[in-house]
Amino acid sequence: MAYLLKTIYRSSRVGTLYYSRYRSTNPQRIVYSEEVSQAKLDGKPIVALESTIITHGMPYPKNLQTALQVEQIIREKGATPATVAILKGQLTVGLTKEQLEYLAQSKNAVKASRRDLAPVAAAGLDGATTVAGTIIAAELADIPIFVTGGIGGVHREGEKTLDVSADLNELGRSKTLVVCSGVKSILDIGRTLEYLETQGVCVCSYGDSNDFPAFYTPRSGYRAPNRVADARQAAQLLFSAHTLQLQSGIVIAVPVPKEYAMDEKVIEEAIQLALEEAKKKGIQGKEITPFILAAVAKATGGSSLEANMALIKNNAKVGAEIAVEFKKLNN
Ligand code: PSU
Ligand code: MN
Repeated sequence: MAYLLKTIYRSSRVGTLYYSRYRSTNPQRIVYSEEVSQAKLDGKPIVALESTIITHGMPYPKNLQTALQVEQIIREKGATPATVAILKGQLTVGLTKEQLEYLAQSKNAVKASRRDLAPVAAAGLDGATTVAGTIIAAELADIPIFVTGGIGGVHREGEKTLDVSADLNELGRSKTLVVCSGVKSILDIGRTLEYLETQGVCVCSYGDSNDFPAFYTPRSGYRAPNRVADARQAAQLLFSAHTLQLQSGIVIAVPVPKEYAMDEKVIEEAIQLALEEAKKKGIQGKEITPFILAAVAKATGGSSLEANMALIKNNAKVGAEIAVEFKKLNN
């Protein structure tokens, strides 16, 4: 049996440690930070945040600075930030500054999507939740609004590889509203929108434009099926979805602020290079997104990272505004 387990898990970081550090204690379903517990008691609006972007999406120390700034922006808007992670096997909603510092420097945190949550928890490991992982935690914690940079999607050539992010299925089965800047053009944006439609996810552009944004650039060339003009409309949409008990999610796609938008040609070239490199190196599965992000940042001399930081902060502002408006509708 021991040999079998070792063989099964040999190839993955989760697996090796799963075998060697299996824990028998009973963790709680969720541990909340003091700040989030208090907000829950007071009935204040809360905004969930993911942590893969911290461990696998940006380099240290920019990841930490951004995470702290994002939280601060949410507080200034009158809501409470709840960054989600698994810490030594414990699902944690709301991280202290020390916990954020720890996670931002961790080299061992496992990128944790739905399929990874139980193994990471069982092994007592640290896990950084993806959009899918964070949505699951937000549902358990009864937090209806979640802010991130970009969601996963259907990868280019996904029709052959079947590489479709679990984020999309999770959005289809959760009633969370996710604020993001659309889908990166490292992915197949058209097919991603098709898949979201199949999953019953309500996708909206945010603001004046009907264009679905492409993360680094405000326009993807694809039309978003719906649009909301402001935070109040987004909150009303969420309220209607809950009233109808849809149990499927909403994507609010906020374009990157104009002054940080990247040149479409520059970003496309960097992505092509990164995709070729990934192919040559045989990068696959969950490693692809972090690899491409880092390669694109390198190829653009860091300007993609600047855009990434700017858009997530802007999304935090929008998400907090939506959370405040939503609270008003529920009171
Ligand atoms: N896009 C980004 N930064 C990120 C991610 C996506 O710009 O950090 C992360 C998110 O956590 C997202 C995950 O949920 O990658 C998707 O990974 P995959 O394609 O392996 O599902
Ligand atoms: Mn994938």
